[in-house]
Amino acid sequence: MSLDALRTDLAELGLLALGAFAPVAADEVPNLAPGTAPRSLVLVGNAGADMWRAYSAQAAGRSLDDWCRDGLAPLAEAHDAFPVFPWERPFRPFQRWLRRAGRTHASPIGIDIHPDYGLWWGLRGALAFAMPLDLDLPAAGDNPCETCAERPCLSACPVAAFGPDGYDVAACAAHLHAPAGADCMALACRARRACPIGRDYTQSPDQAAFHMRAFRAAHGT
Ligand code: B12
Repeated sequence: MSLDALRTDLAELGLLALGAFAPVAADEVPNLAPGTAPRSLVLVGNAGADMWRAYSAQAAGRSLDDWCRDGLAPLAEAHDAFPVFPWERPFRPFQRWLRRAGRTHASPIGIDIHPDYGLWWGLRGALAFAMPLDLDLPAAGDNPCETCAERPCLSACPVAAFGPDGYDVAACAAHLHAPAGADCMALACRARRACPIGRDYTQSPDQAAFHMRAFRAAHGT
């Protein structure tokens, strides 16, 4: 299996190999087959405009999840891997997996932070392999949130949805349904936009509106 070939195939979908690690039982990575645990898990995701460009050109009416599955399932087969998807139930701990790969950190608002992409990245799948793999990526280094004195992400939300008790999904969704939420709907979550890390990777207004509409549609009227 060539990592270069894997990266090239992922790039055609505008996707990236964000990290990889050797799972142990506590990671709760599904088996490749009954009794056969994977030796490595590669986390696949997006940052910047590439995936949005590829999806916009190729979607042909498919949802983003369906388009990702249609692209990643045959790619996994071609590379002798087993695909796992973040929207499939039971939900798998994708954020924890990428932290395990040493590539991201927890942030104060629950969306994990990447040293380059900030809060502007997502996970689209994971590929489980029977063989050990090393993507040779740099470790995430120190968590930038720990030395961020102002923590603007915590004060930027107009309805204080990120508080000491975690994320108030209902308050966030109600705001997005109200006229005052037009700014978050058009340009993405204001708390996310307040973060100084990874600003080069912020979403274009059409991508931001797409994700925000999907979130709002799933949360009430
Ligand atoms: C359920 C879920 C949610 C729930 C969160 C419920 C909660 N407890 O707070 C809801 C629907 C509210 C949600 C919202 C969002 N989510 Co979400 N979510 C998931 C999902 C599908 C499953 C998480 C899970 O249960 N994992 C299994 C358990 C065992 O692992 P866990 O680590 O304990 O999981 C917890 C955290 O993931 C947390 N969580 C998940 N999303 C969010 C978002 C925020 C803001 C916070 C505070 C916590 C949180 O809730 C889980 C249960 O407690 C994951 C995909 C995945 N499979 O991981 C995406 C995921 C975690 N979400 C993601 C994102 C980006 C968001 C949004 C920011 C974007 C959006 N527009 O949808 C929004 C937040 C709204 C906003 N302000 O923009 C990304 C995170 C990427 C990153 N950079 O860290 C993921 C990985 C999806 C992806 N395809 O990349 N999400």
